[in-house]
Amino acid sequence: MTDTGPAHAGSATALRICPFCEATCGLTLTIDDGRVTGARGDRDDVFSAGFLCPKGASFAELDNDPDRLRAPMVRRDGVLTEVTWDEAFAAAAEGLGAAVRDHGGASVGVYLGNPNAHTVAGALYPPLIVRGLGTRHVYSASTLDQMPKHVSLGLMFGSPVAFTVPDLDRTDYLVIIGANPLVSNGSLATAADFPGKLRRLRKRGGRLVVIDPARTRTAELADRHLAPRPGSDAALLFAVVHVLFAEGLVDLGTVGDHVAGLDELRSLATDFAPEAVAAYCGVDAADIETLARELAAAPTAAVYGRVGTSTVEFGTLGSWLVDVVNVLTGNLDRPGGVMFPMSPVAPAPRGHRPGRGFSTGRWHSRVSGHPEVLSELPVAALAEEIETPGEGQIKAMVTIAGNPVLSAPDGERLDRALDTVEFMISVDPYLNETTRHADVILPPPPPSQSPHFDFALNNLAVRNNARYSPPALPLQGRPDEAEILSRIALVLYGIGHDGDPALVDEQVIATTLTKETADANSPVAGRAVDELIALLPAGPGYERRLDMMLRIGAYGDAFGARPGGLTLAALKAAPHGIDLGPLQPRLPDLLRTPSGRIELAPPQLVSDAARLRDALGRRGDGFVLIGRRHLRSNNSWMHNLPALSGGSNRCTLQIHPDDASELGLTDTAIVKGPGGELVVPVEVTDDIRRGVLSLPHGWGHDRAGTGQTLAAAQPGVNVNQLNDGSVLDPLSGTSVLNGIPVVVGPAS
Ligand SMILES: Nc1nc2c(c(=O)[nH]1)N[C@H]1C(S)=C(S)[C@@H](COP(=O)(O)OP(=O)(O)OC[C@H]3O[C@@H](n4cnc5c(=O)[nH]c(N)nc54)[C@H](O)[C@@H]3O)O[C@H]1N2
Ligand SMILES: Nc1nc2c(c(=O)[nH]1)N[C@H]1C(S)=C(S)[C@@H](COP(=O)(O)OP(=O)(O)OC[C@H]3O[C@@H](n4cnc5c(=O)[nH]c(N)nc54)[C@H](O)[C@@H]3O)O[C@H]1N2
Ligand code: SF4
Ligand SMILES: [Mo]
Repeated sequence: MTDTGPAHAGSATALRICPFCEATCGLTLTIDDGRVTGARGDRDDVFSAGFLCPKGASFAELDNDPDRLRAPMVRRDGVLTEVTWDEAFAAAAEGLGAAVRDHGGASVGVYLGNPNAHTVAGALYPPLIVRGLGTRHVYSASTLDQMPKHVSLGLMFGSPVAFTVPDLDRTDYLVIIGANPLVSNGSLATAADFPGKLRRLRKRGGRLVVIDPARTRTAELADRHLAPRPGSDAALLFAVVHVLFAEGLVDLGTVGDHVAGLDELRSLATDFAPEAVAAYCGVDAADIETLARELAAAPTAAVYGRVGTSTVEFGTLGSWLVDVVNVLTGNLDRPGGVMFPMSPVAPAPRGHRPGRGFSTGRWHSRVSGHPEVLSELPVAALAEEIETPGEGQIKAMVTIAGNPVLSAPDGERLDRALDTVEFMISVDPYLNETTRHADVILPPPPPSQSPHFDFALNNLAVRNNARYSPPALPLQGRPDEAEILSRIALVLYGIGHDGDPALVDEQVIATTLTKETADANSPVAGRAVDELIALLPAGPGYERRLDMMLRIGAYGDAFGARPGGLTLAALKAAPHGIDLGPLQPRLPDLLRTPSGRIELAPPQLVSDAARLRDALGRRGDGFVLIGRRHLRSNNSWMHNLPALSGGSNRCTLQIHPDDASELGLTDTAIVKGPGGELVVPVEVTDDIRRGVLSLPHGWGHDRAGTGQTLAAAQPGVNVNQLNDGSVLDPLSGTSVLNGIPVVVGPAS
């Protein structure tokens, strides 16, 4: 905690990176008498320079929410009961131990939710729990979100985390397809003050094109808004590729020597002329041609796609084509185009060499045969893997920071399935729709008592930087989340829950450094592991691991071999963060495909293109449903905070005025989808395309046995109940959440 002096007695401030979305804003917390009482943007933060949104501003409310669990809970005689931490860990060890003993670790399912991307513990410990179990039943919010991008990146560049990020500060022409960063504050493109960056882009004479079936806040800011039919992005982008080839506009720029598959791509694109896709996309062919020509003509340009391009029928194809367009217009890996960030915890570059490439389907889900992707199976398959008896059935569950009962398709089915598992642990601060099924709930402390470092999001930042926030307040008689997850891991390692949690970190450190010192290209090649370990600072295990990662990383001090390089001590000495400069070109070093090139036409995508070609003739004339986010909401949580609830943050069905009047819809509608039906308030607005309906996700807080008072008072409906989960993007296992066929009418 940094004492700022002049404030009134008992008052202090502390700096803390906001963990509520991917923008990673630096906050200045006000602390009075040992609790957080306010939050404002830290003007001196090297990355966010004072930006703040309503969620960050409500940090104090979240931290002090009376409904946050302060003690762990254990199910006793069927009832979740507050217990001591010792009792809770003992119950966790006993239940998990029994499941492993009776059915094997492989029978334990793990679900990892979104906030794992926003906590130190979520980055460092879940992989150890999965490994300790030896289970293939791993599910996460990724297959409700960005898995298509991982697959396309993996196939094109050889690494599923080689994220291409729009160079927002320098681009001349930005195409945003299927994203609404004015509300989401950006995703897979970590940029504090995304709205300000878009305004500045326009101010410096740059242009913004938004492609979205809804006229979102982001679309309102754009020079041009195209409103395609939901689900048709891949076809639209293929038509852009077609025009680039047909009109001789392809210019690979600096990556020309590193590209493979150009001819195959050209011939694939012949079937996707603008005229051939126009009716399917619901966009004029001329608009597609203009888009392609402007992209080619712009001095620099970047195409950026997100949830609306990802969680659709052709999600992987769409994610691939976003980068194909970036490559064909010479905008990959150049300033103002899309670039690869260099995270401070990424291993130091080791030169261009062919890699092993990326593949999926190393195993398959038991019931429906879905291929493994990034060692995960589709969330949509979780319920059936619990329900279906036989060898390999899920018998116990561990959920960490997730609420799949609301966030995944057909929550009622998952709800019923979770009721049948023999044992379930949830690591979560709330008693909610998912955790109410747990036998043991282990609540992490509030963010003020937790450290912060963006292990994942630094790899997505539009400007390289490194920032660390130690806990702003001391732990109040409870373990931090790192300890909670470490103790679960200790049980699985056979050490027992009362072992020393530091053992978990020390094992990772020893293993990592053994590997590093043996790698001739590592900055610590040939050094003695013991000597390096002795250089790590005393302190919590997660800090020792972070220091190690920083020091062997791209900017690191290589354990003294590169004096002045990054260490945790250096980060601690710079509480507003260290700016590491604008993004730099990283090709060809970063490529890990077996060819050592950028694969423009990977066979998996080439064959999936046939599925898209077959779809072009389809003319759905019914309604389709899409989602939306709200500035004062966060998926299924943060609905329990007074500052964020009410007002326009509501669970309503948006419909175009002409559609509403044709259907005679005024106040309440009944919507029927493949998975169920909902009665929902209607919001008539011409912000949405005709034939399209929009409902936000994360609502439906009306189940018994949850503990979020305010959320339950304004429950909304669970949009994912309309979805039976049967339709996935086949290459990534990602649920189709946008473009769901539904029937709508007045609720009588
Ligand atoms: N229809 C539809 N469905 C969607 C989407 C959509 O656009 N449309 N979006 C999808 C997307 S992109 C995502 S990411 C998923 C999200 O899916 P999930 O991750 O399953 O759901 P969240 O609502 O983010 O749940 C977060 C959980 O983490 C808990 N939590 C908060 N902070 C912490 C912490 O510090 N530690 C721990 N251990 N727990 C914490 C919260 O209490 C909550 O239970 O939803 C998906 N579902
Ligand atoms: N305030 C707030 N911020 C958040 C979240 C939140 O819940 N609230 N959630 C966080 C999470 S987990 C994520 S993953 C990010 C998501 O960040 P974004 O992807 O920026 O957010 P969305 O609002 O889901 O934007 C998706 C857009 O795609 C459009 N869309 C739907 N279908 C299609 C389609 O077929 N084609 C095209 N082109 N567009 C389509 C929708 O109308 C919507 O505007 O936001 C994060 N930030
Ligand atoms: S934009 Fe995101 S990171 Fe910034 S204050 Fe809001 S929720 Fe926090
Ligand atoms: Mo997400």
